[in-house]
Amino acid sequence: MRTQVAIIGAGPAGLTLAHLLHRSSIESVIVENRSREYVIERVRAGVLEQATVDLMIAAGLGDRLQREGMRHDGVHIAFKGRRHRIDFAELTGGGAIAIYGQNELVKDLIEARLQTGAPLFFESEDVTLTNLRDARPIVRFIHREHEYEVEADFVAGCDGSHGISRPAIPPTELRIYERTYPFAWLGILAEAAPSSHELVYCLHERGFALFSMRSPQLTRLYLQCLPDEDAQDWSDDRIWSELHARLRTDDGWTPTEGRIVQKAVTGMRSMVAEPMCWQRMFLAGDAAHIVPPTGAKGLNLAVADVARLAAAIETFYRDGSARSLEEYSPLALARVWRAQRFSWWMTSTLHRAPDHSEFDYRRQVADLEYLVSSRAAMTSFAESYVGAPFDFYQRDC
Ligand code: FAS
Ligand code: PHB
Repeated sequence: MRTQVAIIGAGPAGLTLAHLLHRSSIESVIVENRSREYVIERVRAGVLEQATVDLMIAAGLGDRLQREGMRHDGVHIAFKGRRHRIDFAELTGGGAIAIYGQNELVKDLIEARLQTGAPLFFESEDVTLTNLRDARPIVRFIHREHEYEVEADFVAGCDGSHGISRPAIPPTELRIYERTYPFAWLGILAEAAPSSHELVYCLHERGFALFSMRSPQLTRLYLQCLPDEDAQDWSDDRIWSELHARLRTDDGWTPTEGRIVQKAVTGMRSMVAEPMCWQRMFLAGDAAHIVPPTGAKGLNLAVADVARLAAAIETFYRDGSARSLEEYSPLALARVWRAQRFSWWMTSTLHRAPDHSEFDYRRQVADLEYLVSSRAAMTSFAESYVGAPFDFYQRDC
């Protein structure tokens, strides 16, 4: 096969890129090694920044998001038995986030792709990348026992943190910045009507807890746990008693219980690969960077990367200029490091590390007391949480 852009991975990055390129009549082939069901059922992120929502709507992907997504104009920070609200709309001149499950977004993106009739190969095996140094890189894979060879002008590595794209870059050409955290998250999905209209991030002496949601019927909750914990070791009773112990506030608020329908442990780490391109391959999303989920930035960074990459590829085909392609990595990395800073701050301030002393806890509390008592601090927090607009993707926005 011959195409313009070969995309490895059908997660939010790969699917969004393919859709934006298709809107500019640029061909692509998507190669995914998992099944459609697996990709759709994976429970991951749930917070969409304003810019992500705006882009999805501008790209004609916003119908269900606007119908079923939940707009939140603020968030709560809880500590020492009290919840403190941070008003995004008031502090950022109308900024907001949307709660919409990543798997719902992926469902919409796959639907849109299938409607275009353009190639999307699920369950591809033995995916390999060659000729990356040449003008025509090649992606080979096996699909339903047929061997495929896709020749492209560019390769987009959107295959997540355990994909083949980043490792295809010679180690001498790549710099990895990394930090792992000595804790993880036990995440659950419960059939319970959310007892708070907005998210609640909580610092507690027993550890971090997060109250989130997916719909008026589904609550999403997270507990700080040890990195090597097995979710099966946590009975439903133990989970609820720990959530109440950490989240219950002096005014009597606490999560409403319901049947737990999903539970899993997610590791916490920060990683950045520089540069985010090599020869004719461009990395986007988790293939190039990982943020701990505390800042709710992972999915949004993936979409920001491909919005920038789509605009750069469109410029290349429109007037032959490679300047935007050359600027892709440094400009995308600037946004990545801003998100890394915010995600690290949220993670370090709201979690109890094993080596933390009483001094550290009192310092964390003082950090949050300053946050909720200073308009300047709350404004900075709100700006970071809501995220910056995608000024680089002018088309239709
Ligand atoms: P993805 O990992 O989503 O997609 C990459 C795709 O490439 C996958 O479909 C994979 O199957 C495919 N692939 C991999 N190797 C391949 C190969 N060799 N050939 C072909 N295809 C290949 N963020 C939050 O904000 N909140 C959360 O609660 C949250 N929870 C998370 C939980 C987990 C377990 C993980 C891993 C991430 C979580 N994140 C969360 C971050 C998450 O949202 C990511 O940032 C987001 O999925 C990134 O999207 P992509 O870059 O498209 O990568
Ligand atoms: C979620 O709803 O899954 C969620 C929300 C906020 C985060 C992380 C995850 O910081």
